[in-house]
Amino acid sequence: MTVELYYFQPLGTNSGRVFQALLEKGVDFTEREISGRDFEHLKPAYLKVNPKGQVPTLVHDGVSITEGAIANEYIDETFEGPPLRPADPRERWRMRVWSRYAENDLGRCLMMINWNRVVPAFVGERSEEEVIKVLETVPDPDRRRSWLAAYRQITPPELMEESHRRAREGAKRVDAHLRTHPWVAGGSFSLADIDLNNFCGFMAMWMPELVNDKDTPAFVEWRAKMEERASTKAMRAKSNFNLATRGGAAISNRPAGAAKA
Ligand SMILES: N[C@@H](CCC(=O)N[C@@H](CS)C(=O)NCC(=O)O)C(=O)O
Repeated sequence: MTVELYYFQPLGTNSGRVFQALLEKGVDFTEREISGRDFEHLKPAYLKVNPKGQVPTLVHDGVSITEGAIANEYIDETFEGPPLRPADPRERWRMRVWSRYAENDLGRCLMMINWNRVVPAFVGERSEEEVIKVLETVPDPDRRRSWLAAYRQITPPELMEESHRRAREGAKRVDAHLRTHPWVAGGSFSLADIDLNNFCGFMAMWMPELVNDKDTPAFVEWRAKMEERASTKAMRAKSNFNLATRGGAAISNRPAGAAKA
């Protein structure tokens, strides 16, 4: 049996969630880091692995398993190890609702807010012409549009404001939930904790005005519990990104908007 995981550094969000699920499950896997900075995910060799040109991709005995949320359920179903989905159907429902919220709602807003930092790191010192040429090869039209909008820094201000509003609301919502549930799905650790950790966990460090001991104590306490898990520690040790400093030099020290300078 062979298990490989294609992923981006820094480990977090989409790549981090699958990486962490494999660690929690105790699966022995080969790490295949794809360089986002070199646009390796758009090169023919990787497009054979995942024609959408996205990470992560889990390759199990030669078969590509894509889409992190679904890949994680596959991991839980396929491999031996501690269960990552609650047995109780209602808790399993709650797990899926929160995974979806972490990825598609709150996580997406946070990505929008942080996109300005991410894109300059990806494009590096390349000329505008070179960047546009590469971005035009992004296979998925929606992703292509969103990359180009981010690169040109033309995300409408009202969309940014709405993302900030939802982040404020999200911090309170997560906290209210965790006040009555020790783990996101309820009584036991699950894939939803992995997702909230990877998509929204960094809020405590990057948005202390929203996530802090006074306003969101349950969120802070849950985060501390997550940081204590062996899988989180192992992932942090492998990441080339310092969460506390937002990556510092590992990502980009250039201010937002410097990509085209
Ligand atoms: N729906 C996909 C989304 C994956 C995704 O957006 N991955 C990002 C990295 S975090 C990516 O590959 N970005 C490159 C691109 O879309 O061009 C999943 O769940 O795996």
